[in-house]
Amino acid sequence: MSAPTQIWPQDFAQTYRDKGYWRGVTFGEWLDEIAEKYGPATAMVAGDTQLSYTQLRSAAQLYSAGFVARGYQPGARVLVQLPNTAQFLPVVLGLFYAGLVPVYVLPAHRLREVVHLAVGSGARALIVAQSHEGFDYAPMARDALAQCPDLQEAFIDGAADDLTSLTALTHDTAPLEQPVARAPGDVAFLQISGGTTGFPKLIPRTHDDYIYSFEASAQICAVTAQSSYMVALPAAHNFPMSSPGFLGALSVGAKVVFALSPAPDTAFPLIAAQRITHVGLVPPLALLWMQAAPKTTHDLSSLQVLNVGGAKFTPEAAARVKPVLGCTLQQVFGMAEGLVNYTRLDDPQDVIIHTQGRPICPDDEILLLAEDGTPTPPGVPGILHTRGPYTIRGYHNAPEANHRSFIDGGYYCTGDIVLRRPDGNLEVQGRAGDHINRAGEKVSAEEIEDHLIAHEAVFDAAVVSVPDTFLGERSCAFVVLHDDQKVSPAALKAFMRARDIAAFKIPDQIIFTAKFQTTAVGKVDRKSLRAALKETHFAPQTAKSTPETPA
Ligand code: AMP
Ligand code: DBH
Repeated sequence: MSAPTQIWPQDFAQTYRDKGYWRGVTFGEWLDEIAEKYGPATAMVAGDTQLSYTQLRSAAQLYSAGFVARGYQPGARVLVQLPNTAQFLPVVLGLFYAGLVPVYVLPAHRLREVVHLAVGSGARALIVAQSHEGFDYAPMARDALAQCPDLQEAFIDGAADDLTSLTALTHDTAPLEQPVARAPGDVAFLQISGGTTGFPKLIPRTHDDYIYSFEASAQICAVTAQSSYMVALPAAHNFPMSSPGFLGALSVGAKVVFALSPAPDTAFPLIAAQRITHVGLVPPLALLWMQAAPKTTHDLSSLQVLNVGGAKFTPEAAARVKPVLGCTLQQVFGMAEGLVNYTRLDDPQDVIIHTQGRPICPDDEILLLAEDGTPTPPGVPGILHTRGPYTIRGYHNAPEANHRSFIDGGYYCTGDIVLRRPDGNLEVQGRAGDHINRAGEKVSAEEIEDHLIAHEAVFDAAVVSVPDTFLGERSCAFVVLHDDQKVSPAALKAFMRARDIAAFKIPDQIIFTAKFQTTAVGKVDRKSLRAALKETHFAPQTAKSTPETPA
């Protein structure tokens, strides 16, 4: 298994360095910088744990010593699947300090995704929680060890006879006093992409590029040493990690507060107790907060900035943020592959409410292209392509996906249909690729279809996204059964659950249908098929007659 790399052409790299975007600092060195600069200030609060910057570095150094003592070599990949607990940050920073490469797995992921990510990244170890939201991770970790020959060891944040306890890592070793040397252009970690085809893809991000993106974000979001940033979304997501995220917050000496759940009954008391100033939410959660805020007894007056992104926030909802929550809305349109856009805090209300903002960096290049690859004229939406100092030039070990997702000149094809206004702000208008953006979690239609087709009764399946007032989008699967076969929607969903996949991939709705139309050559063009099914069943004028299939 080749080690992940991320390489920009020489002349681009030189420009990014010359302009000071790439500081030439690794995550290990960055941790030393912030610990020395902000030492006694509170860095992190999670449950009953509170750590100063000095203590956070010490905790990370203990973990890193443990990894080094166990023989993990610089550059080795380690899957991290932890919820927003007190261990997340010390463990991840400890991996960086030891020169290891975290691979961020969502707590919602299950065996199938874990194995896919372990094999794809060539991971040596897996770190899991004991349990979270009713799911017990130890059996899954054991199965992953059995299925992935390169996976040597699983660490658990708790106790399990045959797995190594995470705390045992920190025993019997002296903290590592210096970070294990890495080059700033090396891959620091692997993020995962929902993507538009097949399984999630691995996104290699470098020290240089990522540190730039969150340091610049902290400035744009006005996070300072006086701020308190709440991690409400799962910490492994790119958004709460870097836009501005807990890393942006730590880069300026702010306090980072982890919430185990983004639900108002957990988050609101924390906002009051910790005087939270900044938080990032996906649109459905922002709606939920706005519903709950008028009735709450908790004091939310410390809130200054609410970042909303991950999916389109409607102007109607955006307009209510300030009146209802009393803070400034900052829309953020980003992607784990790189490019992040923000509305600016001092933008006119029209921009804040109606647009998804503009890029972080003057050297973020944007191309809007028509389906045929030609640039669209000003004022005409196009498919957003981008390159810049923190946008990847390729996925890890994925030649086909790279062929599809990167065009000449190295631009990444986001698949988002975007209008650029004369003032430079972007409005996301739709999407060219077939994925479902379910409350900010992206799942490719193809991946869900593949799971459905694995059922013996299923002849074919096509999955589409359907607008949903709460989720933004929900998934609807059109399923063609083999002749003489019968299966209920509930049984099909149960079958998918039993395939050990994240729950957000299970179709929200299943509609059984007769055979799909095929093209003249008898081949189904999936893209047109999905579009046609969507048009027939969910076009506004026909929506009422859609047969609802009980699940
Ligand atoms: P991923 O590549 O999996 O990190 O997902 C990034 C994608 O999420 C983008 O390409 C958009 O499709 C979507 N997205 C993120 N933020 C926004 C936003 N504010 N408005 C609309 N779509 C968004
Ligand atoms: O959806 C995303 O992936 C996303 C949204 C907002 C993101 O990666 C980000 C900000 O950095």
